Amino acid sequence: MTLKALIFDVDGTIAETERDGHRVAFNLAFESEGLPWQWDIETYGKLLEIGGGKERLKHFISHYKPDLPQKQPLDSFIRHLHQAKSRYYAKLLASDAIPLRVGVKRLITSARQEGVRLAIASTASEENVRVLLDTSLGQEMASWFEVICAGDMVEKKKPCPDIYLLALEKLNLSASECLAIEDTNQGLRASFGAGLKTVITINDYSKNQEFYRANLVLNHLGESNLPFKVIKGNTYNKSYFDIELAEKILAEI
Ligand code: XBP
Repeated sequence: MTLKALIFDVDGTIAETERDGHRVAFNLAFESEGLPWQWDIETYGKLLEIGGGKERLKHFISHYKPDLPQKQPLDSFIRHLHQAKSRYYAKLLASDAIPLRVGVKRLITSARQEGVRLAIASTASEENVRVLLDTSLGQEMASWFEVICAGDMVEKKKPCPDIYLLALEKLNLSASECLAIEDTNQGLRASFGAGLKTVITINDYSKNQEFYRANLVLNHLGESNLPFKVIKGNTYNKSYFDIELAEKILAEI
């Protein structure tokens, strides 16, 4: 088998954590700090263009709240706010508020059974990636991800390819042996930039984005009783995404 590893994006790909998790946690953190800010679903969609929670906060404050009274240097205030947000995010996940996306658990399980290695390449902080994996998959299944590349491990976040290049380096594999699973154009630019073939599972935030360079675009990974809808690409008569289809996508010219 040519396919040696699947490299998963996290937020929006493994679960709908952006709209229902990070956004809600940011708002709770604002409230707890006495800040009269609320990021509604649409506003947050625009802010997602800025990858990384700390970077997103900095962008928002410098563009929309430049007159915020400064009790402490901006970077340390942002770190403080982001820590509060991460605590709320962990609480939300612990309450089982956010299910895994369709087909994710099945695909991870069959990858493990078929000897395909598992890795993560995410813009979110390592802490927030690990809490999602542990709460949604359980610690044992989470430990199947032998490589977790996240957040500040690279200087330049997605859409730069650095986080995927780091994942490949840690796996000690070449891009031609791996497949990336992403949900956004920003993520695709990063995976494509690292030379990886990429499968996209769209969501509400990304459904109108451009996925020209993706090898396959689906509404979700599908299950035997819940077939995926194909937006772009060849699915070789399959109705859900599995290792056999992954291998076929990798073999395409
Ligand atoms: C998603 C992100 C993250 C999250 C917030 O990354 O851009 O910034 O929105 O997470 P990906 P943090 O889709 O690459 O997983 O607050 O932990 O940064």
